[in-house]
Amino acid sequence: MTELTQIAALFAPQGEIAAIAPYGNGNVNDTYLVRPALGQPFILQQLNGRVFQDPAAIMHNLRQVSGHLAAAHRTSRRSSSCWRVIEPLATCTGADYHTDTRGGCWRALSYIDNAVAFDTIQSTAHGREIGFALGLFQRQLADLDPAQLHDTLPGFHITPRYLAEFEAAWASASPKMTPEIAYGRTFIDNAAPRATVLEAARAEGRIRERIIHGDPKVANILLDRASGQAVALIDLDTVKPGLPHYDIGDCLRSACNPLGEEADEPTAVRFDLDLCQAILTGYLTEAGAFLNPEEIALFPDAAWLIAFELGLRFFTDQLRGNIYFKVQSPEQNLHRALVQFHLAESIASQLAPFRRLVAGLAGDA
Ligand code: GN1
Ligand code: MG
Repeated sequence: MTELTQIAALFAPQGEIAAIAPYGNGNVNDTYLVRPALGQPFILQQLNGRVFQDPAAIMHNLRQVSGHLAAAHRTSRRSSSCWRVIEPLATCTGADYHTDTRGGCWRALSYIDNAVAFDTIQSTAHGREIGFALGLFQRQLADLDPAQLHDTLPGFHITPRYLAEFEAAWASASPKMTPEIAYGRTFIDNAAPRATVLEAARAEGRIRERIIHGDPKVANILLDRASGQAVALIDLDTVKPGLPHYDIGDCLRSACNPLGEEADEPTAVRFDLDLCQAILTGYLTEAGAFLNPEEIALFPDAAWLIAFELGLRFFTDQLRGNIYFKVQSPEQNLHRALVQFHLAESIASQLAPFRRLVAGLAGDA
């Protein structure tokens, strides 16, 4: 038996494992789909200990969030549909997670059958479902007491912090000025003055925190294979208090980029406003209930900012030697950064129609 099979067996009451295969394309954790000989398939994950340093806190949050979502689901308008909740699964001895001989942390999650997530947006109908799912998720968590959650990633999505980290990494790496590096550096210099757009609005009391998902990219929203309807948001390790703008910004920068995060040619990347309209229409059917027009007016800034921020994070990781995001090649994080910078440029070039679109939707919400 391999070590992986032995670890999987700890979460399978009957012990015997029929199959294990890598699952999804996450950039941080290692994920597997496990099929036990008897019983339900489940997801097995090794948490990235460098990113998530307190597994007990992560699992505590997951239980709180999943319990709250399950309770909200029982009373929800959508209870008759295919909407589902991901649950943590304990080991056979009742533990939340297993620590291996090298200190690696393993946990298991329920697996939802007949559902699929895509790495890139498929259609405007897909966009609408994605937006709806994010709005419903946030609405269902709106009354979860933030004091129940640990902050497992302090400073997550505070863009000025990532900018400072980039500058420090740049200073110690002093990279050679290839055309790609020079483009990235110039882009950051021009974008830097706008890095505070959300934190300044928060400091002025114009927008406020709620419980957010933290990572609502296209690949983290499951759809029912048959109907195409949203089933669940997965990857709940970043759920914590934060600005809803981080979520909608991340969702838009992910879902309005049809070529995706791993696009071959960064200069070909575009932000698609029609998809944006579909996503925001779906989102506001739920989130319109708790967001005011001033908050909604900042959505275009949020989409631009989170694209810029993710580019900064990728670029910084490249300069530090690729220690955070998994890579298949040494230049992959730089390439990913350029994709996000070109996406942010495309958003900036469409800001006027984007603001008109959002103003119209805010009026309807
Ligand atoms: C990481 O692990 P994954 O792929 O779900 C990252 C997100 C980024 C995303 C970009 C904890 O998410 O913030 O937006 O990559 N997660 C963390 O694909 O840093
Ligand atoms: Mg994630």
